[in-house]
Amino acid sequence: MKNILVTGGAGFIGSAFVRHMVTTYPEYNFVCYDKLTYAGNIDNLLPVSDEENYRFERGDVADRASVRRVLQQYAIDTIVNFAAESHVDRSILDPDAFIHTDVVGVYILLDEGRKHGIGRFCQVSTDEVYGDIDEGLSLEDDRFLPNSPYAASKASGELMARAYCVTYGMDTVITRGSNTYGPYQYPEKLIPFFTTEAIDDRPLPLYGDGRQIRDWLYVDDHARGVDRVLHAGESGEAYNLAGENQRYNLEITRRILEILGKPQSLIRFVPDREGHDRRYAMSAAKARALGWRLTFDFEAGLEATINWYRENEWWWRKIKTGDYLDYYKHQYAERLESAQR
Ligand code: NAD
Ligand code: TDX
Repeated sequence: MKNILVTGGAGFIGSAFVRHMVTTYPEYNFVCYDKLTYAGNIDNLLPVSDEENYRFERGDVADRASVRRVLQQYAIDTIVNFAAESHVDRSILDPDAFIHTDVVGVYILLDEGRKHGIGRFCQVSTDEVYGDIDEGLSLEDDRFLPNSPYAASKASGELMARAYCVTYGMDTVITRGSNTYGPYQYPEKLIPFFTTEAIDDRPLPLYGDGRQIRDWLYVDDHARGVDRVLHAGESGEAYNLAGENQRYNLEITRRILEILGKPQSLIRFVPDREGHDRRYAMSAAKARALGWRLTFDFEAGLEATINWYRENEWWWRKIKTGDYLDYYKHQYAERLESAQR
């Protein structure tokens, strides 16, 4: 491994991975390839922008000619694919971009990667491919039952990676991370959305009864998990990167308000997300066997995250304008009108 292409590296988790890898492995070269969609943000990469082993290229993973050029220009031998449309609610409003990036984009990367003769291909995936589970923990060999267009698009991307491994002998590995939180997360996802809204004393639209369960993973632990699987994962295998920290959405919302010193009366119970999965939970045993360890406790991670948003308004205030406000209105205006306290 020497020349690593990190696709989607300007997003939330991809940028944490780039920041971690560029400083941890000065002997490798990194090229971040990102389309800079609404969720991509070059500010996320400021901490490494002057590093000698880091370059940025703007481009679409589904653009074959552009992918080919970058693979050749930088003699890429490894691809780590974070690029995705990643927000479930947006996939419900319009799945199109999800098929483009999470399905076609993965195929183009695999296909151009194979023709270029790359070594390892790491596809970053999600616990959502397993769908809703009532009890117990999802294991890597469990069947896929994706429920949202987002989850189905991620499952499709994984299946294509598997096929390229079996059919063409490509060296692929897959990571399935659980709900990730931390600094630099686009403020449409639960924790940064509610944190930034609460800072401004605005209502927090909790879907349904707020009793859905997610398993929360700190972003730096997620990044280190991808590093571990990239270096030590067995070809053709998938690894759950589970936070092993299940929480109700309502519990998290209450804690955000407590930490910020804001009233619980900001909570609004709004009409539920369509097809909303009640619970995700995975076993991390297989990734642990590779030597991956969680280093962040949820309570400390949540406080650090909330403090980061408190201290970095320069980062999120400019995001919460323009198209963001159109999305907010579309997603929440009617819901909030029929809200219950
Ligand atoms: P994000 O939305 O913050 O970032 C996605 C990045 O991909 C952005 O920089 C965007 O510009 C880029 N991108 C989108 N379409 C592209 C295209 N066609 N070509 C090139 N770049 C493109 O997402 P995230 O939360 O950082 O998630 C990263 C990966 O991890 C995704 O694959 C996601 O499915 C997966 N994942 C996320 C979570 C989570 O809780 N956020 C959990 C598990 C897995
Ligand atoms: O306004 C909201 N109100 C609310 O109740 C939002 C944005 C979310 N929620 C609920 C829905 C979920 O049960 O909070 C929970 C978390 O929601 P999201 O932050 O949208 O995440 P989720 O749908 O669980 O998906 C996330 O985890 C898996 C990421 O967005 C995916 O990219 C990842 O694959």
